[in-house]
Amino acid sequence: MKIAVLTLFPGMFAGPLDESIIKRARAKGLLELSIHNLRDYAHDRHRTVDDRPFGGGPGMLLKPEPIFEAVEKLARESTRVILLSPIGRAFHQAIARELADAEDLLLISGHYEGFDERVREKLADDELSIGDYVLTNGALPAMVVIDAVMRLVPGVLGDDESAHEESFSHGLLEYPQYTRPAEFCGMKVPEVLLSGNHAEIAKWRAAQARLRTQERRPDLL
Ligand code: 4GX
Repeated sequence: MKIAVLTLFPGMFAGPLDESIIKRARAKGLLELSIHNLRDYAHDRHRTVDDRPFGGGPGMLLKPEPIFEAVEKLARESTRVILLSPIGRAFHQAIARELADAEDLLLISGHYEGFDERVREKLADDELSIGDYVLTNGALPAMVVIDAVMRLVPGVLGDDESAHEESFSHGLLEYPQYTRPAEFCGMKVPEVLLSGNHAEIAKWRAAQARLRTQERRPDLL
């Protein structure tokens, strides 16, 4: 899979994507990741990427021309072009699964007050938000999407890692889990988990998962 990122802060991507599982995926050739500086597509003397909004108002917008030129150079017909911004649709596991099937992604990080609307109209296939809070720019959201998508690409996770059935894949939050010791600082592991009765254990876990989801994330039920 090829993922290209267009951002004003390419330096932010250096650490997180050079570690651990993503690093291994890149080394194995499962992921071809390229980070592009939006400023490289601005050609005036000051390499301007932003401008004031028509109609007035606070803040600056990303100008359309550098983004149009970058997409022209970086995207093919089959590339999914995705904007990262707080007005995007909420990113979740099913979207990650869908993107993991794509050949090519181009993620465009929002900056300043956002995009000129014509970028949405003409270039974007999708616009995603990673949650209802305000960040300083779209670099972290782009990395969040890359991480969530890549771990679903076949071969990226080792057997141990993918054997784990995570929350959201079955629509409920994870049940409580314990490891040794069976008693720690006076806190005991629930008796049923030590019983060896696998039917009872499965029943207990299902009930706990449901209870926890009801308490913490009733929206998932
Ligand atoms: N999930 N930000 C984008 C600039 C911006 C503002 C408005 C487009 C429209 C965010 C999020 C996020 C901060 C990234 C504002 N771009 N992005 N940036 N939450 O908060 O994706």
